[in-house]
Amino acid sequence: MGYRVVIVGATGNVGREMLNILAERQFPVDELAVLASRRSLGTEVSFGERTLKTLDLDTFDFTGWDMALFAVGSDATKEYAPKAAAAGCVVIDNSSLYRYDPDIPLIVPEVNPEAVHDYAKKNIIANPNCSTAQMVVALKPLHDRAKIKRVVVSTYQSVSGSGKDAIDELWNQTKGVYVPGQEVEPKVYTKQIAFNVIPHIDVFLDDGSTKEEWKMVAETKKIVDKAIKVTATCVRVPVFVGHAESINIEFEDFLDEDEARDILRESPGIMVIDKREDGGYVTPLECVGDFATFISRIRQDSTIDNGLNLWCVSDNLRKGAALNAVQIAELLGREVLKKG
Ligand code: 11C
Repeated sequence: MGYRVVIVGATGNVGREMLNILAERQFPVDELAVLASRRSLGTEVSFGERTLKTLDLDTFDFTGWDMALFAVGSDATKEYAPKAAAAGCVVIDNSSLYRYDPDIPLIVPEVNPEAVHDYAKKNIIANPNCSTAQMVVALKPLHDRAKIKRVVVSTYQSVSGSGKDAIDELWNQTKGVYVPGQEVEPKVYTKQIAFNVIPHIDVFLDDGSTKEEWKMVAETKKIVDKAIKVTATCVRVPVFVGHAESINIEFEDFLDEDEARDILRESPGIMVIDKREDGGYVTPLECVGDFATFISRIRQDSTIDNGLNLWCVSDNLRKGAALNAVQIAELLGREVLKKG
């Protein structure tokens, strides 16, 4: 016996990845409904060998469905997630709408799986921001060993984090640089992204940081430990898929780089590729389509007593979104619904 599963936003980048990952991981699906907004209605999507027609989100009745994986923006989530939750269908939401609600668990299954039992307060579970998800997978096992005091992170985030239009913008702008008359003005981004980097993701806040940077701070505290201080600089780079992060960590206790490497090697969801030689590290191109969070360049930070540096790369559409949502669905099935 399996689950009756709904994908909301099935035609988007993340919705399609959710379908791929459910099929790849052989999630026990009894019945699957793929929903889209009126604009994309009738669009077909693939699920394993099958082709499914999208149904109308506006008129869908969530009664009798076990779980709904939402991959739509905050506005649509606000309208439809409460309806699904009220109908008894557990919502696993990829938007930022509910992440900071104290009554809604924010889960990365490798880090805080126990939080799944809090789902029933609102029948909703939140999925973190992509740049947070991969970072906390790396931080948690190190925190358990040596207690993290402070994290300084700089991100190198791919354009797929901003959706399909951003992927097109990078592609067309890159071509346009070489073809006179076909130059493409920035629309999704504030400046040209092709052959450039932009230190601005999401809106600016009063303190001069951006919302993306704030999310990394608030979400790390909620998922790992509220005592950890985080400061972030989030940067968009001309890469299609895969976010990279340079992470500097200060611990309470000393942690040797070799021990850190061994701990990370043994930790769930992590692949350590850390040879101190040309090419002995992972870049975004190599992480695409993979489930793992890759860690490279693990080394002592000799400028402080208990410091380490590392490089962290993951597929932002997978661990940063669809994979984490499916892992939450697996966790919910295993620990709570127990049907599969
Ligand atoms: C980006 N991290 O790369 C964003 C995308 O809060 O779920 C995901 C935004 C979010 O632009």
